[in-house]
Amino acid sequence: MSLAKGMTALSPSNRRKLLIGAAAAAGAAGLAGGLWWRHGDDRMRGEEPARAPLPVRDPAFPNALRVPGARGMYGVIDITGPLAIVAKTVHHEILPGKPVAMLGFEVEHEGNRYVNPVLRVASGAGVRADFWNALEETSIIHWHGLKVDANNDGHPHYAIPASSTYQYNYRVPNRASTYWYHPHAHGRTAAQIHQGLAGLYIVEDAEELALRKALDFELGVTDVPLVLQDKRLDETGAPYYGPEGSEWMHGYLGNGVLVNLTDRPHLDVTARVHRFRVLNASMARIYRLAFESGGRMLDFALLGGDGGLLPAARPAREAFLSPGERVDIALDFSRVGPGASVTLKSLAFDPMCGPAPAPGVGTGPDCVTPPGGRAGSRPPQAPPLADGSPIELMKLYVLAARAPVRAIPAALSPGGIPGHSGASVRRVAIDHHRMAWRINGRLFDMRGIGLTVKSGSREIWEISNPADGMPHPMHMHGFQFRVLERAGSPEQVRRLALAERGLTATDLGWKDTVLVWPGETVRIGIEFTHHYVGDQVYMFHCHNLQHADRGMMVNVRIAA
Ligand SMILES: [Cu+2]
Repeated sequence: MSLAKGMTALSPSNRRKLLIGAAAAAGAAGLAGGLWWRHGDDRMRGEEPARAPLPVRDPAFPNALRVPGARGMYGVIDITGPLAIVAKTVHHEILPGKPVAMLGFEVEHEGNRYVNPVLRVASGAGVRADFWNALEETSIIHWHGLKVDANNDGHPHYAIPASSTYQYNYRVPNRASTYWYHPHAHGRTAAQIHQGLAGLYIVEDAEELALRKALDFELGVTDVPLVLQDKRLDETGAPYYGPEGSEWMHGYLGNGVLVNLTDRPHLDVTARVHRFRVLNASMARIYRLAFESGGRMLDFALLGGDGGLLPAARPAREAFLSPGERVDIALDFSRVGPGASVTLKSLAFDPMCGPAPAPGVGTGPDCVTPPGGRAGSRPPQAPPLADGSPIELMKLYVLAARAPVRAIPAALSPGGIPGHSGASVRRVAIDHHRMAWRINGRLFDMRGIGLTVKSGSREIWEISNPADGMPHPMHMHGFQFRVLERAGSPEQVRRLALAERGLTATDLGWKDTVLVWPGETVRIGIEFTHHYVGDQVYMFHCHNLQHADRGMMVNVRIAA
């Protein structure tokens, strides 16, 4: 960022002259978006790189995005030996200058302290981790997306009491992708994630290393994870979790959206290809992601989904991302050029709130009946952002690039979609009863087995959601699956279809979480193959965390 520093030393009037001069140069070249710079013409004209136009900073995004670094919050740990991960109260400034108590996963590693570290591991490597529960309640870590055995999965059945430990010991069978880890104590998952417990888990393999080399990606610089979380912050800047009334049915919405636990963030990027690994770690909020610059939506390249790279990058302009899902995106900032600013947005959509919580009780614009009674039960706080409302998530400022632009390789990953002909079909029905969402007419029973599948079998699950319901992000533990078909989709989803059978951007590739909209039947193909000995009990559940905590989960036994 030495270019930026050089420019800030200029007086405003000099700076203005430079901006005008550079704009004229771009215009003279007759090319949109600073292609003159991309081809290095400036050097032929003898200009210094620092003469590229600088973006105009928006005071509404005052905070530099927190990116994974060498230590501290989101520091990167390459897993090469045993880890001790402690869930505990930590002190952190979510809002600058306002240190508050929240929860975090703390790790001491090679003399450094990390909170919610980005854990990075090679595919096939062994992981040994001791989880220490220093909370005042039960907890357990679930490795979201990992195809580990049931003992290492972090199913709520394995939740441990306060002041005790759980040992994980597994080999990572997954392909390279962005996975994540979070607590999964039944009834308390939403509270513990909202109060701060969540981290990224990046698996790497040869395909990933080839892509990184081809595009010169560096984690935290040109390969930037974006953890989206709406949180309810009180006036002291502390996260406050206290759902009331219909918030249990519709979801607990934040009064602001944090990116990497940064409030109203900005990020300086250079005029080249950058990668964003976007995780929706919110409790209930769905985002309709798009990049906008100068009043137009930018095309981005879809590189992958929950479970790794696609066979080839696909162009897209927007994508719904529901809680639990990840999307791997590349954006070529040379196409907007130095001096541009780009906004990562969630566009407006119909949140499809579902039924009113009780006869004669309407829902407000945020899908939630404003909590009444119990005056003073919440600390002073701004009201939640309405569900489906447009949100500006982050500002990206484009600076000049020193390295030449490289093209995204045509092929990212070999391997096609496995066939599912002859697979047996299983119907999974979502419904609601007495303000609770259910799977196959039942609420979660920790000890009961709701579904039994023969190990090694291939199945197609037809997940149906009634038209008067609300969207549910359905998550499978222990396996990755393929989305085969989306039928009965609402118009706002149908028009985003990128592939046949109604599939949208976030349905492509391997998945562990799929969003099912009201009125839809979504067919997913799963191969229940693993090498673990004996029966394994996983679960299938909604990743709207209020829904999950209220029992929208089912145990799935893989019978050996
Ligand atoms: Cu749900």
